Amino acid sequence: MATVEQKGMYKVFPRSGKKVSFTHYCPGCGHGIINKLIAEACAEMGLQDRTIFVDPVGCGVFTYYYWDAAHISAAHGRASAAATGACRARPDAVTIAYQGDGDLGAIGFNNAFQAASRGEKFGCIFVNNSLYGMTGGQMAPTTLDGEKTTTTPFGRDPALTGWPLHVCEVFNQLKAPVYIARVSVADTRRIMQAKQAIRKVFEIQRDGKGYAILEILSPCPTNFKMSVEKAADFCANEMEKEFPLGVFRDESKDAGRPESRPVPTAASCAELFAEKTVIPAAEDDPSFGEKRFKFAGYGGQGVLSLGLTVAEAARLERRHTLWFPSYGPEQRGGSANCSVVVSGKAIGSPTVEHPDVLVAMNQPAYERFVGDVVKGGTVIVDETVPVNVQPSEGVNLVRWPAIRMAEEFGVPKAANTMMLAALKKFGCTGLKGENLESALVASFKKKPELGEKNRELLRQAESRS
Ligand SMILES: Cc1ncc(C[n+]2csc(CCOP(=O)(O)OP(=O)(O)O)c2C)c(N)n1
Ligand code: SF4
Repeated sequence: MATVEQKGMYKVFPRSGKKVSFTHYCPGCGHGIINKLIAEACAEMGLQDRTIFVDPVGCGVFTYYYWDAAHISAAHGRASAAATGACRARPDAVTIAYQGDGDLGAIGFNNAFQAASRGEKFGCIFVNNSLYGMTGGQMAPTTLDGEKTTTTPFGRDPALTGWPLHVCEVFNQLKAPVYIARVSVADTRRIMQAKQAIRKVFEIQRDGKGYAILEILSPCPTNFKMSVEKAADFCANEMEKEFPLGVFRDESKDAGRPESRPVPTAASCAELFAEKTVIPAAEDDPSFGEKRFKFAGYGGQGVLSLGLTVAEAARLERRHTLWFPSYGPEQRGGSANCSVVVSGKAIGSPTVEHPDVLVAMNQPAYERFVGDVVKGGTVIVDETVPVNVQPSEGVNLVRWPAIRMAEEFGVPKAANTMMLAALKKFGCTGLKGENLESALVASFKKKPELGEKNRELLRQAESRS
């Protein structure tokens, strides 16, 4: 129970319309002791004005009524994530996350673990009472082998529910943490040790050293269904057998968290981009209507790069353009398609539901998209595709031997270049032929000889009747 003059705590705790000077914790609850130790450490070290507490969901949920400092209430399991935000936004603050074993060890394990792995600059006080206190004593990851809880009424059976989770030992595998320790509040001697360890966590934050986690074994008489004395004995004896006390790591005297690498300056950025071509901005041209393309086929047939080539040709002409790929899960052989929009004005959406031009390199692609092509539009489909489905009335259908020509030229991979030849030959893009060719060559930037070869193949294919 808090006394009126408790250091670091408010004098009264206005809660549910009442002003009381006692906390909501059950008699003999470790949270009450830990709350007092934390408040004392914060006040005695003169850190109240610098401290941001991140409160959990769990029995520790109301700490914002008690500790006289800044608070953020996090969603269940998210205190370490919220503390990450707080300490990054306020690097000079002393940020302390307060979490139960359900909160940190179960729902919030990954974000606590990742924050520790990143070495975020906050301290985590982790209260392990071996079960979910607030919700009525269910099993937590830290529940002991054989311990009875409301969800393990015959005692935890590791064959069914696994073994107790040792948070300090697991976190001790990480590189970044500066301090990892486990203490207890089961009796006076242990409470004095816990007080020192809590001060240590504050010191590390005060000095900006990095991530610290302090696990505190804590009795929950209510859910242990024990008297206050028996619950303290259970905490000191049974819990400590599973969770031995000790300091797992203390690097607080060392240099601490590495400094971030220097932020690039304007000069270093200029140097970085000096070699790069400056891309000219697109120009508005009301006379150029919007053209929408869909390129579709199997992954590996080059439909995505075909779309990209058309977009690049548009960019060379200073048209507004967007390329929007859609991949199947497989790297090769799965379906792939992309949408390209070319316009004389700013483009609203990169997606194309009703293309003016469809290039389909296989049957599934053809059948999936042919019905979407607008009246007056064009479908270019590889001649190997059986045309079981007819395009809508007013849609121009071109069956083009892209795959066969590429094979005849001895470059089967160039079937997409053959399709580009069709687009150029039939004037489907509204773009200049020379720009389509330049974009094609540019797409082989890393292998210039292939660029020229493809230009030659494109011209040959285009000249075929
Ligand atoms: C997203 C979400 N899931 C579940 C809950 C229900 N819930 C509230 S507290 C809690 C567990 C509390 O246990 P612990 O973190 O060990 O803290 P203690 O109460 O024992 O101090 C759970 C599961 C919740 N509030 N929000
Ligand atoms: S239920 Fe347990 S953890 Fe929660 S306040 Fe009561 S004794 Fe403390």
